[in-house]
Amino acid sequence: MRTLPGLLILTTFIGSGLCAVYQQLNDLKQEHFDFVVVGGGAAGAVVASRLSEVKDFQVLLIEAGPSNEGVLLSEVPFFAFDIQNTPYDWNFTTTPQKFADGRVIPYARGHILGGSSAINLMVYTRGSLDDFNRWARVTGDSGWSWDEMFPYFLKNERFVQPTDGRNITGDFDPSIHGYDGMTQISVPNHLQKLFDMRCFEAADELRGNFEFTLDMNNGTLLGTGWAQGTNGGGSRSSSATSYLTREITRRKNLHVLLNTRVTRLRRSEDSSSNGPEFDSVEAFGDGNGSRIFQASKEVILSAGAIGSPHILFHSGFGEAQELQAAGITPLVDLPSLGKNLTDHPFLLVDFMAENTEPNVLANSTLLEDALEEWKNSKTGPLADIPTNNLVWGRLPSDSAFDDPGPGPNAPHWELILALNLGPTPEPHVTAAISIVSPTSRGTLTINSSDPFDSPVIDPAFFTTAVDVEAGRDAVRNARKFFGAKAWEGYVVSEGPLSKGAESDEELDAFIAGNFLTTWHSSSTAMMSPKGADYGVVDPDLKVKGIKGLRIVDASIMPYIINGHPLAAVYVIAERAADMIKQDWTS
Ligand SMILES: Cc1cc2nc3c(=O)[nH]c(=O)nc-3n(C[C@H](O)[C@H](O)[C@H](O)COP(=O)(O)OP(=O)(O)OC[C@H]3O[C@@H](n4cnc5c(N)ncnc54)[C@H](O)[C@@H]3O)c2cc1C
Ligand SMILES: *[C@@H]1O[C@H](CO)[C@@H](O)[C@H](O)[C@H]1NC(C)=O
Ligand SMILES: *[C@@H]1O[C@H](CO)[C@@H](O)[C@H](O)[C@H]1NC(C)=O
Ligand SMILES: *[C@@H]1O[C@H](CO)[C@@H](O)[C@H](O)[C@H]1NC(C)=O
Ligand SMILES: *[C@@H]1O[C@H](CO)[C@@H](O)[C@H](O)[C@H]1NC(C)=O
Ligand SMILES: *[C@@H]1O[C@H](CO)[C@@H](O)[C@H](O)[C@H]1NC(C)=O
Ligand SMILES: *[C@@H]1O[C@H](CO)[C@@H](O)[C@H](O)[C@H]1NC(C)=O
Ligand SMILES: CC(=O)N[C@H]1CO[C@H](CO)[C@@H](O)[C@@H]1O
Repeated sequence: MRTLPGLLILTTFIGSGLCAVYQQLNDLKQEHFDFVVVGGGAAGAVVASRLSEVKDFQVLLIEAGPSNEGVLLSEVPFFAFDIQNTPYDWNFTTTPQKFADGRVIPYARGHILGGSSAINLMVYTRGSLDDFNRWARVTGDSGWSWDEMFPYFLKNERFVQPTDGRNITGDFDPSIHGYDGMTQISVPNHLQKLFDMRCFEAADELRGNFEFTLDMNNGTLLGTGWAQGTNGGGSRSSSATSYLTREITRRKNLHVLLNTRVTRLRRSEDSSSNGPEFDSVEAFGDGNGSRIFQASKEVILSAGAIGSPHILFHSGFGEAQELQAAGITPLVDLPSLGKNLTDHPFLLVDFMAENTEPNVLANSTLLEDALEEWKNSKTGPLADIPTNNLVWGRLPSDSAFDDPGPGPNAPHWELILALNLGPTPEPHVTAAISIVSPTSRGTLTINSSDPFDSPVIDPAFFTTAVDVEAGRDAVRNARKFFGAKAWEGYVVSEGPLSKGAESDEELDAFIAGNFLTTWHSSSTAMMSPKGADYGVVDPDLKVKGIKGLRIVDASIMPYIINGHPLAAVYVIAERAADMIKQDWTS
């Protein structure tokens, strides 16, 4: 993948005048709160922001990473790929992946206020109605259904016009969007005219899987359409920029502690109290100091699908034998913790092209001009997320496999269409494939008793036959798409990495040698019905059998969303905040 030339400074300015935002552990004097929220990522920022709307609640939000303010790599949408392997990324890697013959895959996670919403690719998809209706079915709680969750999409969303000022009638369905929520959503800010136009011509020509869809966020996630992004006014809209604005962090009852890592939860010393069973949070600053913070009402874990189970393992939650093997004393028997890790594998398929738009990231003169334009007016190529057009398709209806997804409105694979995204020499176009209906299940575990050691991340990509078949089907459909007449005089040939891979075996070798992750980890602390003997949290997101502890983040998804998951994380967090408020204000 491309890298930025070295001319960029990481930060434009260091935030100042922040009221209840503490840069270092010892800046915060207070030790007792009503709620302690662990992890200031997508979900954690929502929960802390919403809970602090209740003036009586004292809320502490603890984030391991630094502030998002002035971080240019996070603000500029087109730099989304370039923020990985910086101080804003946890820099994880997977275990050697079996299908990839032992290859290890880099595994980015946001380490910054806003979490992964501050470093992700910003593609906004709600998923399909079938995803949410399956959640309702398998948890026995109709509150998770599409219809009941729909108001939360609107509550989260502030749909805004793109910054190029064009008329976007016909590019989205205005009737299904929210206009006065928190997270800004927009269709592309900058068109790649030659490329975008051909994408839709190819869709019209090919139909079937590629049929144009007016708005892929209407509950049916199928066909070809304009990408919508979590960006507005030409800048990234993360959970930090939207839910933790200066106005919000000025609230006297909200305390945001940065650069502080939570290592463990500790059991309450007073078992007869009405407070949480695990009421203390052990936190380490950037130096070597540690502190204990206490919650009198609830501790809410929002450290993400990797971070939340990691903290729980080190606190003695999990399967006893696994904990003992890592040198940890088991306290709470929770065998499902860390099981069922699910993610979407990612695969770049390149096609050599001619007459493409110039690539700003490959030419430092163009980049400087584009950055100047972005700074002046938030327009131009840098105002855009890395893709303008997406295709969502399904395995053929006569496939030998049962539907791996939640139902007919959900896709099995995605083609993220972009210029010069892949590894081959320029100019080229790329279909970045994501297998969005994975049936492979991995694990998150630990192999040490030191909470500062990385957890062991095994997404077990492509370990089921249907996932591999979906991979082959997606590559064949990428070829079909870029083989359309619409691309004559533009796409020249398939890129050298995949060219000539025709048989199943040849395709499998290409996939195995090249797949990466879409960074959508989920389901490591899955919801299950109340009383079930598997799962980690109940449908109200309370950890089974434990008083005063909830998990609110991507780890609770009983099944991964067959689409990009951030919107789902936002609505999970919005609903969770309502449930918590209800429990403590009625
Ligand atoms: C590179 C990348 C690209 C992506 N692209 C997209 C996309 O285009 N569209 C989309 O919908 N989704 C995308 N995603 C996924 C999406 O961003 C995540 O699903 C979502 O952010 C998960 O939200 P979360 O709250 O569960 O976790 P996160 O947003 O990751 O937040 C977890 C937070 O907890 C903090 N934390 C972790 N451990 C600790 C600890 N011990 N102490 C204190 N704090 C801690 C982290 O630093 C982080 O801020 C992408 C993700 C990545 C990484
Ligand atoms: C991730 O790696 C980069 C590059 O090596 C490094 O600068 C950064 O500090 C690392 N991130 C963290 C959170 O340690
Ligand atoms: C945008 O285009 C639509 C249909 O083409 C038209 O009805 C509408 O008036 C236009 N809006 C503006 C602001 O020009
Ligand atoms: C969404 O829109 C498409 C047309 O673009 C339509 O076929 C589909 O039925 C709609 N889905 C829902 C759930 O309304
Ligand atoms: C994993 O998820 C499945 C449902 O997809 C469930 O039946 C199973 O019990 C889960 N495994 C564990 C260990 O919780
Ligand atoms: C970079 O772009 C500028 C402006 O379009 C052009 O003059 C120059 O030749 C390009 N440089 C390279 C190396 O392509
Ligand atoms: C533990 O896991 C980490 C992360 O996967 C790995 O780097 C390390 O080598 C493992 N250590 C042992 C002792 O297995
Ligand atoms: C960075 C930091 O806080 N370092 C401290 C670690 O602990 C020693 C001894 O207590 C202090 O002297 C350091 O300042």
